[in-house]
Amino acid sequence: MAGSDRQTSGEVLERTRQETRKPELFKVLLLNDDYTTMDFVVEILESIFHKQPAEAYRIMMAVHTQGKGLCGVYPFEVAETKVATVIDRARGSGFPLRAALEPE
Ligand code: TYC
Repeated sequence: MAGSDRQTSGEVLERTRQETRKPELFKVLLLNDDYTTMDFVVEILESIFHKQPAEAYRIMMAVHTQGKGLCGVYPFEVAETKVATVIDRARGSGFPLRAALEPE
């Protein structure tokens, strides 16, 4: 039978190099605009970024007054998906809300 003649010597292969790498992290930022409603931005922060209501409101106001604000830090694919989800939801609701990625 295939494989049944494999010799085992009792030796153990050890890895000297670390096999797993820490994923590169990216900031997800929300950008201000004049048309998206404050309520919609708070709802985005609660539903997509899992912020508590007071924190969602704080971030929304930071974006509103400073032009951009940090929503979270994630591995690339998660960050990319969050941005795409924000844009999809915003366009579906008729808002021009923008989100961006930035290397941490
Ligand atoms: N500036 C918007 C307004 O006054 C509110 C807003 C906040 C829009 C944050 C986008 O990412 C944003 N209605």
